[in-house]
Order: sequence, then structure tokens, then C-alpha cells
Amino acid sequence: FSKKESRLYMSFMYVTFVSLLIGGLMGLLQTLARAGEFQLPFGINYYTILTVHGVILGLVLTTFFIVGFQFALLGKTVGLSDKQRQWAWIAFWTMLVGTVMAAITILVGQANVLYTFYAPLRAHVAFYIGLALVIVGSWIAVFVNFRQLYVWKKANPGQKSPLLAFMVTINMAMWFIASLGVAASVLIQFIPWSLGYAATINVLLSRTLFWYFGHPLVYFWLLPAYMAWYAIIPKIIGGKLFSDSLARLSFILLLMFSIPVGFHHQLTEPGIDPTWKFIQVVLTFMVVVPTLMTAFSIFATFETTGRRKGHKGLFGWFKYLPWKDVRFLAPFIGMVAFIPGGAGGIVNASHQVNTLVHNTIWVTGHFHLTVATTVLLTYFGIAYWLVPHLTGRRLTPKLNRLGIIQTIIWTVGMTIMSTAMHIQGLLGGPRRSNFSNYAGGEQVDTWISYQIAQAVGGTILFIGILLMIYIFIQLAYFAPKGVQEFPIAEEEEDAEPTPKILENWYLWIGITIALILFAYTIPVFDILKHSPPGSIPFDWPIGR
Ligand code: HAS
Repeated sequence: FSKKESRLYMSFMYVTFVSLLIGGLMGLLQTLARAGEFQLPFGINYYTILTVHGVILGLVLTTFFIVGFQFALLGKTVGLSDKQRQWAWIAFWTMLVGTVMAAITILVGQANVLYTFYAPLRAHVAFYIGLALVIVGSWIAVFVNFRQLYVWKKANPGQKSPLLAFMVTINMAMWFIASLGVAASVLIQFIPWSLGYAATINVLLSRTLFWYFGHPLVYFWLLPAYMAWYAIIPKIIGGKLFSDSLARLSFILLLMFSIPVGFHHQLTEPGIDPTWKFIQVVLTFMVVVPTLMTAFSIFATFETTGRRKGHKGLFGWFKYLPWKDVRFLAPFIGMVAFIPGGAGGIVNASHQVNTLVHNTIWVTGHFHLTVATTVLLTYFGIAYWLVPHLTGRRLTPKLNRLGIIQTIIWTVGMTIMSTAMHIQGLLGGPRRSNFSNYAGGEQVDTWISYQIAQAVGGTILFIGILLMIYIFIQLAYFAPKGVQEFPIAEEEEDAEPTPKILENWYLWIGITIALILFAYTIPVFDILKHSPPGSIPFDWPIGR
């Protein structure tokens, strides 16, 4: 990369790691407060901390990392012109200004609305305007990305696009279609309501529009991890891409089935016809298919590579994977965490069982395995080579060792914390609540030991965060100068040619839109027709 390009991509990384530190600290405070061992100082509201934690880690860290990483992938595979770079900077600054605006509003206690922020919780209008700016900034990034691929296609007529460029385009198409829902809610519902122009707000509509966005959001986080699993890890282990067609097909399926499934977050929601909930649950189970295809493909790559290197026996190839290379180990632990994380997701999505776990801390356990382990450890695995590649430095053996220690600390901390969350959830422990004895209910006594285990896990995780920040600073400023590889796997020589239809964007985006219209049109009409506009007045106190 040129210096100018590297600076652009690194700016996204700086925001990512600053967010990690702030958000992680809030997480630590939460686990301590919930365990009843610690009173938040200066009268700080528990929900302020919880909102900062969710927004900074779930929305800011992820979006900045993803947009920056995807720009780097496209820069490497299809190129970035000077004009596109200028637009990319505009995207960055718009997102950053929005983030700072929203963050200040939360920190001064004017937006205790959690990262899901749907009504009836109400925030100061600055929070919603900040969010709108983040979305607009990300849309600018979407169109720069589309343009990058378009320009490459024009210059290389008839050629299939590079796999990583194709994957980024799918993820950005999904993000764009999904974020239309939340943008509509912010612009049409929240901003007028918080300014007092709208007397009331339709709560059910705001929740539905949020979850229309909220589920694809989790796949927006996951797909960059899949990009690394499919196209980068094979190179790190000295192998090749197992199947270009299979990788593309699984991304297309993820695009189609990630969006029309938001009702699985609203299974206990009155006001939505159970038939539509059932339909969206079926579509949710469809989204498991491309994930299982991914698991198959990764294992096939591991085995083929090992056997080609001459490792014999049933599991010889497994033994000789590069366990001492943190660029492999961190994402690998992420993959393993996805087995219980994904299984928990299937439990959540099973309509009746959802009644048992909904709004309990089981759900928090689920997403700490999926996003905070599977996804985050893969992002860390990427940062170990991307950051030195951008700063012209090297991941030294010492930093690699520290990375391995970081991965182990994370694994131990998260195993303790998320296991305790899952069990406490099954015992009825609520999510999103500060320490309380709930007027001394008998069941409450069974929760406290799990709360303490979460505080122990949370403390270990915070140590892991400090170590990660240290490694990042080393890789950005102090590691020895050198060349760090940007690993992109090639396809197997004897691979079947990728069918052209997989790049037929009109077809796949057309099917995606048709599925969305099918899953949402009638329920949204029902919501508008039957549910009262909502009785939450515009002068409803902020944060309630
Ligand atoms: Fe989820 C709630 C259902 C995946 C994140 N989820 C959440 C929330 C978040 C979240 C943040 O149906 C909370 C939202 C809130 O604040 O209220 N989730 C699913 C399902 C999946 C799923 C069916 N979730 C994710 C991913 C996330 C994520 C991924 C983040 C990145 N989730 C739900 C539901 C709820 C929910 C309900 C609402 C609950 C409620 O009531 O509130 C599926 O996509 C999971 C499919 C995955 C698998 C696992 C396959 C395994 C693989 C590993 C390969 C391993 C290898 C190595 C190769 C079936 C791919 C093996 C090595 C060896 C040595 C063996």
C-alpha cells in the first residue's frame, strides 16, 4: 500500500482499539456491579455504563474495524483511486463525528437507552443525530466499495471478481439493505419524537424496524470473520482455497437469509401474528446452512493442506496445524467457540424454548460467545498481520508469543464468564439488570455464585484487553521495521471454474428483496393498521 492508503486504513484501526479499551472497561465495571461487590462511583447510572459498553463495542468497534478491514481488502484486490480515497476519508470523518456526538450524549446521561435503543426508551435528539451520521458515513463507504469493484470490472471485462472483493460487496449490500430499516426508524420516528414534533411513537414499529436491522447486523459482524476463514487462514497454514464457488455460494445464501429473520428476536412480542413468527423462524434455520457449509470448507482446507504436506493417519493433518502462530490460533479458537455459540443460537431460535431463555442472561452468554469470541478473536487474528503490514513493521516472535498468551487469557476469561451466564440464565437470571435481591425471592439466592464467576471472568477478560492494547501499540509504533505479509490464499489448481451465475447481482439481490417483502409486508401493514400509534408521549423522561 502507499503511505496515504495505509494511513486511511490505520485510522479505522485506531478507533477500533480505543473503543476496545473504553468498552472493555465498562464491561468490567458492569460485572463487578452486578455481583454486588462494587458500587458505581459518583452516582453513575448502571444503564449509562451498559449503554456505553453495548454501543462502543457492538456498534462502534465492529463498524470501524469492518469498514477499515474491507477497504484494505478491496485496496489489495481491486485497488483504490485517489478520488475514492478522498471519499473514504469523508466516510471516516462522518462516522467519527457521529460516534463522538452519540458517545458524549450517552456519557452525560442523556441516552441511557442501550445499544438496541428502540422505544419506549427515549434519548436526547443528539444521540439519534449521531447515529444517523454513523449510518450515512457507512453508506458513503458502501458506495465507495461498490464503485471500486465496478471500476475493476470495467477494466477486466468478463473476468470473475477477486473472491475477497466479491465477499466485501455482499457484506456491504447486506448492510445497506438492513440499515435502511434503522435509518427509517431514526429519521421518521425517533428524531421527530425526541424533538416533540410527533406526539407519540409506535413502539412496536420501532422494535420491528430495529430487529429488521439487528439480525443482519450480527452477520455484518460475522462475515469479515468468514472472509478471513475462507480466504486468509488457508494461506497462513500454507494451503489453498478449498472452493471458490462454495465460498461465494455460502455468502450469497447469507445475504438472502440474514435479513428476513428479525422476528426471532421478537418471539415473545405481542402484536405480531404467530404465523409470521413461524415463517421467520424457518428462514432463521435456513441461515444455519451456509454456516455449516463454512465449517465443512474450513475443515476440508485443513485436511487437504495437512495431507499434501505428508501428514498421515486419521488426524495427523490436525496435529500439525500451525498452533504456535497467533494469526492462526486466535481465529481457530474463534471457530471452536462458534460451536457452543451457534448451538445456543439454535436454542434461541426454537420458538418455544425461546420462552425459557428470552431476556435472561443466557442471551448475553450467547452473544459473548458469538460476537465477543468467534468474531472478536478473528478480528484480533487479522490485526496481528494487518496492523504491522500497514505500519511497515513486523509481528516479531515475542509479539506472537504475547498474542498467544492474549488468546489463552481471552479463552479462559470468556469460558468462565459465558458459562456462568448461560447457567444463570437457565435459572431465570435476568439480563440488563444491576445487582438486586429482588425483594428476597428464593430463586435469587441461586444466582449470586454465577454473578461472582462472571466478575472473575470479566476481570480476566479485562486483563486480556490491556494486553491486546499493548500489542496493538507495539505493532503500530515500536515493532522492528520490516515487511509483514498480507496473506491471501490462491485457488486450488484443479478447481472447477466458478459458475458465472454466482456473480449475477440482479438475481441475488432480487431474491433477497423478494424474501424481505414476503417476510415483512403483511406484518408491517398489520402493525400499522391494528396497533395503536403508541401512548408514549414526546415529553417521556429521557432514559425511561
Ligand atoms: Fe444470535 C440473540 C439466534 C448467531 C449475536 N445473537 C443474539 C444477540 C446477539 C447475537 C448480539 O433466535 C442479542 C441481541 C439482543 O441484544 O437482544 N444467533 C441465532 C442463530 C444463530 C445466531 C440461530 N448471533 C449469532 C452470531 C452472532 C449473534 C453469529 C454475532 C456475531 N440470537 C439468536 C436468537 C436471538 C439471538 C433467536 C434472540 C434471543 C432472545 O430471545 O432475545 C446462527 O447463525 C448460529 C449458526 C451457527 C452454528 C455453528 C456452526 C459452527 C461453526 C464452527 C466451525 C468450527 C470449526 C472448528 C471449523 C450452527 C461454523 C471445529 C474445531 C474442532 C476442534 C471441533
